[in-house]
Amino acid sequence: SSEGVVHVAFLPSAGMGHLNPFLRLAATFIRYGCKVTLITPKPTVSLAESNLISRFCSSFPHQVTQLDLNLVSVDPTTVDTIDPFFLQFETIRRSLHLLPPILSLLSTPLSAFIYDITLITPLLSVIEKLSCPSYLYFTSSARMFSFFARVSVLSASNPGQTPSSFIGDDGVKIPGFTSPIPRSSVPPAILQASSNLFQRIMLEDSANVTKLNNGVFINSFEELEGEALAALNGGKVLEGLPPVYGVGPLMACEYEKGDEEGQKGCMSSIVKWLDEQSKGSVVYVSLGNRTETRREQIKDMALGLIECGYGFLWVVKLKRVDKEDEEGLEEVLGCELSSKVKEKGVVVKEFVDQVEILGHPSVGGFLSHGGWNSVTETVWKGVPCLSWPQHSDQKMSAEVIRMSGMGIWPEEWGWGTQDVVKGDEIAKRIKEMMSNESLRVKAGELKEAALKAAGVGGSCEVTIKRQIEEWKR
Ligand code: BUP
Repeated sequence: SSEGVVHVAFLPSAGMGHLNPFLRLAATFIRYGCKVTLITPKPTVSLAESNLISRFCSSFPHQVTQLDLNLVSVDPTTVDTIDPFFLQFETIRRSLHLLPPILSLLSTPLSAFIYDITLITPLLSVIEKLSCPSYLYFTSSARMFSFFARVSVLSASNPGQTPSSFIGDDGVKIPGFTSPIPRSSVPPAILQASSNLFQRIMLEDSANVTKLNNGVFINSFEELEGEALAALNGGKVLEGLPPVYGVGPLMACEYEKGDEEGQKGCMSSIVKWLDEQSKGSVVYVSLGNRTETRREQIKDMALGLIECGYGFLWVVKLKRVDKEDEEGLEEVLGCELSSKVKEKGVVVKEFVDQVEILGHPSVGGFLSHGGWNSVTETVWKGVPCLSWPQHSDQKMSAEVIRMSGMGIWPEEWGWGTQDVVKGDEIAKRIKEMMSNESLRVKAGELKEAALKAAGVGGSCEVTIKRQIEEWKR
């Protein structure tokens, strides 16, 4: 582009699980000298998202231009979902016609446009008018991307059928994978017999994944997902797929540290408590930013943590969207149980600095839902994992963690949003994770590999620099 400035636009969709990796990728391009335009769909669903956007923009005042995409109003009764994040996916999809006029206001021409997974189909007509290459940033695993891409083949060869009928009991065979993806690992919404928003977006976008797409970025790396990355790039998973770049694990950045009221105070008391615990003795528990822990599960969760015998730091979400999370744990658990919990561990409802917590020497294990960002962060910090998938792509993450050797996954727990796991079972599995030396060794090895991939001369740097050079031509 003109004057040798490489200018990259990023369009993330909704939720921290999408925003966080987008900003980390944007920060990586900034580190290598690029100028960034961040397109922000507004209003955001959660406070966590709007806070992070402000911090990102103010820490790169000279490198980042923020462009608001003011979302059209969508009557929620016309969208078949009760999930506020899915509703936002759809709202952004219906607002994309507003993008070309906004982009035309940019003073430097774009070198590349990087967009989020939930937006492919309605973006095609926008991308067509762009005079730069465009890239998909898939915010989950290479394994999940392989599944996503492969669905288009299955769907095309079974016209008129729903995934629940064309995905059989033997699961989804993916060329280049040693074993198929079991049917039980497929995101529940995809297998639902009745059509739903998630399923429709997935099928529609999967069919269009090779169109107007110059490449795919994934926050993963060879040592974690070598098989899937090789299958994708070897043309096995889907013909016509552009190059898939494993640029992970992307590092957490300075701007992520919250300085808004409450968060700083909350983190300093957490760190103070962690400092007092012995090395590797604490379980960090978080089921992610998008999932509330159901009333039917919460008591057993508390009982399991009390019984496990380890100290714990439990980030509990009682509502799906932080703005509405008013209730206290006492109200849900009752006084007695709640005070027992607080005797043995620390419970927080605030949005915490997860990467800092995972990096604390006292933390010896992570009970995680397996959102892909949490997976990459626990790999980055070398912390063994106990997977408890709640929904969507999380069983595939659990498979990756299990195959890597750094974590366990009690498959019989099912989906956290559907099944209930008893307290003694939770305690048993936490003990298993915390006492298993081989998980710790493997986690340490992967941490080393991650540092290498993300370091000077590592796979991330090589890929990003090569891209930048290509865009300069
Ligand atoms: Br909760 C929480 N602090 O308190 P995932 C989350 N995070 O830093 P999700 C915090 O949000 P999807 C908190 O480190 C990660 O980067 C966490 O993304 C951070 O799961 C991100 O792990 C959450 O991918 O999204 O949010 O459930 O379901 O879309 O994967």
